Amino acid sequence: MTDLASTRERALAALREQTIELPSWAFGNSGTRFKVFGTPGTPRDPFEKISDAAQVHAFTGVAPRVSLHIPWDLVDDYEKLAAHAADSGVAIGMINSNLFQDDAYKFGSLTHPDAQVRAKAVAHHAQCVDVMRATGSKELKLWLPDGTNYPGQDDLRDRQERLADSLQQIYALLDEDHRLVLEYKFFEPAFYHTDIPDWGTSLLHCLALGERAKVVLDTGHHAPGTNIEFIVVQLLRAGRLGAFDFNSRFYADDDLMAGAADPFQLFRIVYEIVRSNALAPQPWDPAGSGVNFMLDQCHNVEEKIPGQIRSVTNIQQATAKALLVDREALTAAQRAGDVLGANDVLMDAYSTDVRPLLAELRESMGLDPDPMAAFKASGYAARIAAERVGGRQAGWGA
Ligand code: LRH
Ligand code: MN
Ligand code: MN
Repeated sequence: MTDLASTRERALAALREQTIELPSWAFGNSGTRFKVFGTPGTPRDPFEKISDAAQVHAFTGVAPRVSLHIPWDLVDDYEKLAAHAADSGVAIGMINSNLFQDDAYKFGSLTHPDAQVRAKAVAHHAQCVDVMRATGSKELKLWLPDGTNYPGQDDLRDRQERLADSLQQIYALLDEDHRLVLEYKFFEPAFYHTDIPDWGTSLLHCLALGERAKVVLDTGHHAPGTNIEFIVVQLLRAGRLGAFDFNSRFYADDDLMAGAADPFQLFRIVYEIVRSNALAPQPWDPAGSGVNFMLDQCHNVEEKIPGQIRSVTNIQQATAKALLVDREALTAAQRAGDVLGANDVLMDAYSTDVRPLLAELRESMGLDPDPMAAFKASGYAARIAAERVGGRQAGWGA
């Protein structure tokens, strides 16, 4: 048995170092295909989205980066945007390209049969790399909507060859200290086949590209019942888990708050990260095994800044529980073939109420122990609702 006091101290130290990246689009309005509800105070531009994201960091202390989506976050001057982020206490994180909102991409983007369309999709990434240079971002994130709806609609193999070629052109655009992270998703918007449906396909393309290409695991992008923690283990073993897009799903790609649908699954995922010593932010090495823990969420009916705070604290709770697993006792039970004993060790940690530990952590960081209550008491929400009148509210896609 490991000494409980030292496990607690180690957990506090690890939690102090953990960082979670926020998506700019979580602060804009979003919705389903039925309705996008407006919210008072919603940001009108990328500057205001960053100001809101900075609030999440101010109250949680562990969300120091904001990821941008181009062209949703189009501005004239990216150096000015990065300076605004720095003034607000955060930095620009990953740059997400967008290949899913242009008429040209009806039959695909990087896989399109027409070389001109593929060239347009590659050129968009040159624009994204320019944004990276201007903002200091080091990671280019790609997710493709490409796929087909009917058997025979296009040649599956040709599409893979075209994809490999387009990805190589994009990889060649990167600077030495940049990396490319490639996301997969099993279906949607295409329904018969998707060109990067799973981690295996993403990994094969990354291996072909080079060591600065890594896989992105969006927790909402799997079929029900998929053992996601097993995928985490495999990608960590290969040194190719670049980033998470954390969110919750009940049905499909629901983009709900991380830890809301299945906190036990989140715990199991984070335990494998802790088990592989992959939790702490690594010194920047584009070829290295550092994992970027990002949220990819939309808040359709709940308040957005509190929705992000809740997601961050849910991940912290899962992490704290994972750090409390008595690894020595677990290994001993596993080696002894003690099935129930091993399961007990894991469940003991999962059943621990870690809220007091997290309150202690925040106090040690000079923060309010209850970030949600502190944000509510700050009056920020009322202030932006009064200030941000006029102009068009930014949304998912604007
Ligand atoms: C696709 C996705 C991808 C996009 C984001 C807005 O479903 O997960 O990461 O960039 O949603
Ligand atoms: Mn995603
Ligand atoms: Mn998604």
